[in-house]
Amino acid sequence: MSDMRTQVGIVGAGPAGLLLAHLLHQQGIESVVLEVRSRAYIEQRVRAGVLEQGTVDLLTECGLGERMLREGLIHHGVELRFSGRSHRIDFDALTGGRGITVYGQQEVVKDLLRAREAVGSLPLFEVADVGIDDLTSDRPVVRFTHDGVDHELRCDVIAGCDGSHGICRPSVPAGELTEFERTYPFGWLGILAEVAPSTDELIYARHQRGFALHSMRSPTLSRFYLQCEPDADPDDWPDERIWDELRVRLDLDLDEGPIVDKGVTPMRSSVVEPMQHGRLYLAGDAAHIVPPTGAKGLNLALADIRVLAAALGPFFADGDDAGLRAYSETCLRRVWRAEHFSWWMTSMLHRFPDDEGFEERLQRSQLEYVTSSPAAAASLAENYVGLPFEEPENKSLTYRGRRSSLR
Ligand code: RFL
Ligand code: PHB
Repeated sequence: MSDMRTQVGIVGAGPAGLLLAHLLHQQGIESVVLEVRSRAYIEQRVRAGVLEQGTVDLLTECGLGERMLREGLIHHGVELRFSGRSHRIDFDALTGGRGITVYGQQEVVKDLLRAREAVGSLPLFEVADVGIDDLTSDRPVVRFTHDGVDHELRCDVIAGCDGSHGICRPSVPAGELTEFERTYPFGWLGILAEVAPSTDELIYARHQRGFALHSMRSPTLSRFYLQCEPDADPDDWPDERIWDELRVRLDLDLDEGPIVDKGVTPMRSSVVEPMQHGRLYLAGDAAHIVPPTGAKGLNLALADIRVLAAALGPFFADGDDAGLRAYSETCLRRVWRAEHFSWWMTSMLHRFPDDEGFEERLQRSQLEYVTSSPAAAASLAENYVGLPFEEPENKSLTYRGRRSSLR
């Protein structure tokens, strides 16, 4: 058994845990990050791809923006396709010049790991048997095994950044947290293909056969999603079936290329309240899940961390815990907005298996409204590009008047 001590014990080296370690380091606060997977695994895990302008600004302002600003693809709109029609939602015009950056989550993770490496503070990878305890004391503990040795990490604060299948949230005693949840009767089959995108901007398509999305990662890498059964087996989706289905649903003359990644994600919404118990603070997917239709999960995870890092500064500097006490409430306002937007986009664009026509007509009406009313389109656009961060004292992190940053 080996004893360790740090200020913040961070469970999980996803985007949330890694950004927290970085922002704490910049404030002179010590942390240890624990991760069950290997470095190679987390650098290759294909997930999100859309960064809000506020996320880009946050990463840039803390010194992580160099490669993202060089390689990220800036988009000023998305396309909606339904009933044989195509309509562009013009973010530029509808939000006063804001937009999104297409940059893979694993690239964000690589940039974060490089920053950790530069200061000699990489996560401990491939840890096992992780458990947390003494959460309501002022010395909570993380126990884990690493390289066959049992460790006990005493902390002042634990950050639960271990995603939707982690151990932090389930470690809180029953009755302390309330979980709100919705599951959807479908999932997404996601693929990554080595082929130039057949579109300049993302295409969200509602089709009788189900939803489809054409996204991308770079000028030579395309990302696609197809609505499928929630428990679909990727083996039932040979490449040819995927391309045929994408062509029909997207109504597009697609270029094909080798499929280098294929996976199924079930769709779920969930929020836990409060996002805290004693000295444990939950952040990112450990606290809330959104279906990916609104491209909000990663952005929300990093927005939590922005609030948590800002609250931990005064806490360690002079014991001021006002920010920590407000943490959950502050985050949940943004979380529920994103939950609503993600549910709304999902409901508008997917085929519901037991629908007898009512749902479909509502969807068509909503799509016609969003694509004909500038007010409705502006509502979609401002949510999609991301609402400004709260906290007036941090105005520098909002994007008004920062048009030049969109290149
Ligand atoms: P992560 O990324 O899941 O990281 C959690 C980390 O914790 C580790 N872990 C543990 N470590 C130690 N001890 C334990 N007991 C542990 N248990 C787990 C895990 O190995 C992992 O490394 O959570 P984080 O940091 O909160 O980040 C959240 C995002 O990953 C997630 O919200 C997004 O990927 C969601 N998402 C999207 N978000 C967007 O903003 N825009 C998008 O375009 C977007 N598209 C998507 C998505 C998620 C998808 N999938 C696969 C769920 C598309 C898809 C298909
Ligand atoms: C992606 O590129 O992975 C992506 C884009 C938009 C979404 C979800 C995922 O809504």
